[in-house]
Amino acid sequence: MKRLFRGGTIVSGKEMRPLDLLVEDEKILQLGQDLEDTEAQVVDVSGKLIFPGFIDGHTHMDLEVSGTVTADGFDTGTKAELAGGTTCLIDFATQNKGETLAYALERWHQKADGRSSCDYAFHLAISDWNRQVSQELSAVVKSGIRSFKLYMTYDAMVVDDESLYEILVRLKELGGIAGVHCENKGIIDARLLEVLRKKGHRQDTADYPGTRPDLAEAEAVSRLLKIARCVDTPVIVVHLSSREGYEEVKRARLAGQTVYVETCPQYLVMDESRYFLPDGEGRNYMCAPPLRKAADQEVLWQALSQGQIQTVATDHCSFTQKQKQAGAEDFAKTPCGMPGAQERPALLYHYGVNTGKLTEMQMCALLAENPAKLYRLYPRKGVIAPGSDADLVIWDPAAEYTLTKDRQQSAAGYCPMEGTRLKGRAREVYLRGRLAARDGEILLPYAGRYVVAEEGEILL
Ligand code: DUC
Ligand code: ZN
Repeated sequence: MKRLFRGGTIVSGKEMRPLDLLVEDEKILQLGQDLEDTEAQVVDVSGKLIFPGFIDGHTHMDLEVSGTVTADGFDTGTKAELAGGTTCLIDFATQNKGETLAYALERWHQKADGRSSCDYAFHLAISDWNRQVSQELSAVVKSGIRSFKLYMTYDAMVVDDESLYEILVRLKELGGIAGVHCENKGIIDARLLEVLRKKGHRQDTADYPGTRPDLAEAEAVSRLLKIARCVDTPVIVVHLSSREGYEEVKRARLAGQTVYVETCPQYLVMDESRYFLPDGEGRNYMCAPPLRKAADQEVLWQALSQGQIQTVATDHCSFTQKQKQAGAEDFAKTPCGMPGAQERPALLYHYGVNTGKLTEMQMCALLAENPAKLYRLYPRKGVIAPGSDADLVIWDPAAEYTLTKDRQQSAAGYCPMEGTRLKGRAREVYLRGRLAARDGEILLPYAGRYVVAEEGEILL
């Protein structure tokens, strides 16, 4: 089947051009002026922007953590992504201690295959580093997993400095890259104890941000980057949240290091005042790293507009308010994470493009082109070009609407930005040439496919 999109403006990371777009079956066939094709169904997209399908490079679907499982599995989680304009996510398949990498990957396929409404790829989180895992890595990379996640905090997943060094060495040999959760575990554990000793309890989420200070992020960023420098390999700092952390990135880059940085909408549009909300509402905003101060937001926006941060992903890790209740007596027992898959593109457009902080091209780079390049899905994904997958977002810059939990696909049952009025949204979303979502409703469920990361250089 052929479709001819007429009258729209095609957006790439470099330019915006008023061009017609011809799609055949799953692929993009041609871009040009005044295209004609008698066999094609014509779709009028005048007044609309056409973005390549967005890519969310950081999600946790169906993750067992903090004694529970995330509210969104691949079913509702990928519907949330698709509804907002994201046609491909990259989830963290996670190795539990004692497991092989192959077992972890097999489990993630069981969770995702047949249940996904957008395309999906995997990173692999390594929690248990040993000789066998090191040997296994070459087969894993050959199978198309080229990005890995390492945690510098969390008891169940933390890797020590020696392991971190060894993993980076091995990934360098194999052509893989690591994305790292940077927070200093020692500072966090000590601060948690301090709150308990001082107050006799940890009920008040107002104390939460102080237990994970910006300097705990900065210390871990600095340590990671020094270890990566010893290995002489690029790394990705995921969900960067603070000015202090960013200062460490700048320092390393000045010394000649290649450092890729991801941030998330929650660190751009919400601040730590959410933890001061009464009646336990602060738990809904508990994520790690925590929300920061307005001054941190400003620095992150500036870094985005200067092209110093490469991707904006969600860290979608959703729990219901009932699940969050686990932290009612002790906030340290709250499962950490927030929903955000559906809202990410609209939040970046409204708070970034509409305010002049970002151009539409930068939004395209941050949400589609750069993650596709960084995670080696490019040019199959992340760009509107002949031969690429026909993943398309028909974006209406004039549409105004209000975010509300009643119209979201996520199973979280609450919307962190409830009641926020936004301008600009994904009107229609095409997944490999098929109309898959309109105005936040899913028209084509469960058509998502597994996508393999290609061999080769990172083109970013
Ligand atoms: N941060 C969260 O808030 N949730 C899941 C994992 C993480 O790093
Ligand atoms: Zn995460």
